Amino acid sequence: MTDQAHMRRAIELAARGRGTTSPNPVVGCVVLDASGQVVGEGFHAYAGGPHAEVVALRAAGERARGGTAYVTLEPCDHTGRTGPCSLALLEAGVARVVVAVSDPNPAAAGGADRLRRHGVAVATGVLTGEAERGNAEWLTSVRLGRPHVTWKYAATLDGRSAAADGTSQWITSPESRADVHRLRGEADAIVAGIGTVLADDPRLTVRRPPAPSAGEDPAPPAGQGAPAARPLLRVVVDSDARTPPAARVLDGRAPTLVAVAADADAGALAARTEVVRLARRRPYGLDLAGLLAELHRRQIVSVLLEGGPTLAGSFLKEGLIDRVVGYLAPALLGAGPAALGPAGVATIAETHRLEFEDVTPTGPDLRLTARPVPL
Ligand code: AOF
Ligand code: ZN
Repeated sequence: MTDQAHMRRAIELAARGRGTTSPNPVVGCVVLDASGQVVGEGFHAYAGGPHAEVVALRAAGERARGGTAYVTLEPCDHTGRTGPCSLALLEAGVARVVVAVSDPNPAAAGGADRLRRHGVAVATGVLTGEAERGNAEWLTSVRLGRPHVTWKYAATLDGRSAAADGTSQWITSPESRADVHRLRGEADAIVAGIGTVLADDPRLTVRRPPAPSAGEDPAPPAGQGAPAARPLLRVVVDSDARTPPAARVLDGRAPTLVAVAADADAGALAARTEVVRLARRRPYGLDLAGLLAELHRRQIVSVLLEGGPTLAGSFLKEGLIDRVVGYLAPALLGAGPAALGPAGVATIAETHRLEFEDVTPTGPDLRLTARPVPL
């Protein structure tokens, strides 16, 4: 098998950590012996747990000597919550290390250099694009200093999220709605605007999927070191502090943060939940980059933006949307509000251009995933 085939397997393994490694990256590793046989596989399962390389090396044991390790992220060179993977690879006697993405985290980077200095052959740049997409949330967080933002919407084939009278329930299928719970389960925070809270009174909670389990699953059984999944943080963008005290987002089932304007009268709200104050901005009303900075300080790596159209348009206008997931139902309305509100586009030359990354049926609907075209 080729370097690329082994790296593709390492990327698959990494993906098993999706939703449980935050605020750490997802990482996968495949170890071959000197003859090219796969002798160890591993992935990073939860923050603070063993790194992917260590899991794979443990499985390989002595057979790693003279062999090759494929890692989706450059091996770390630091002692954080665990020891440096660069040293673990050296001690195991691995002769060659193949890396997909260099580590942008200055505290941990340097593994590739250390391995080279000790005579290990290091190849980089193998399936870099694929591995970057698999780790987009964490890479965005480290490189940009703000969470990765996925805007999710559901609409009819003609792009409407409600009928003319405002009714909007069940535009998409049960399969699509279940898939939204999976998306929520992968996020650290859900953000919604006050319009959505007033119109739909959503809970914004998630039933988290069970932790991954596979033959070589490094996640210990519950109670043996793996921390419980972090609760999803619910965030309401509510400039004028209009969230009703009886709103379901304030039901106490998960932490809720309400972002209000610096001058808003939020005394009653602050007695019920945590409130952050942000500068007023046009057109949406609040400093959204400031909101993301606040979430970054709280180690929120990925945000799911759900409703409504006005808030989503403002995020897009500010260049703060990294991924769009649209659920399109085979239905037509012909009238009613659009899925997306004004996003700073007046003329066709200003169109926000995206590229499709994936199209998958969810029951009778289609789930379309797209990302902004890199500048
Ligand atoms: C992981 N899992 O498999 C690899 C990581 O918090 P620590 O001490 O576990 O260190 C986290 C850093 O280690 C992380 O930001 C990344 O730079 C590097 N590699 N991290 O969580 C892994 N290989
Ligand atoms: Zn490491």
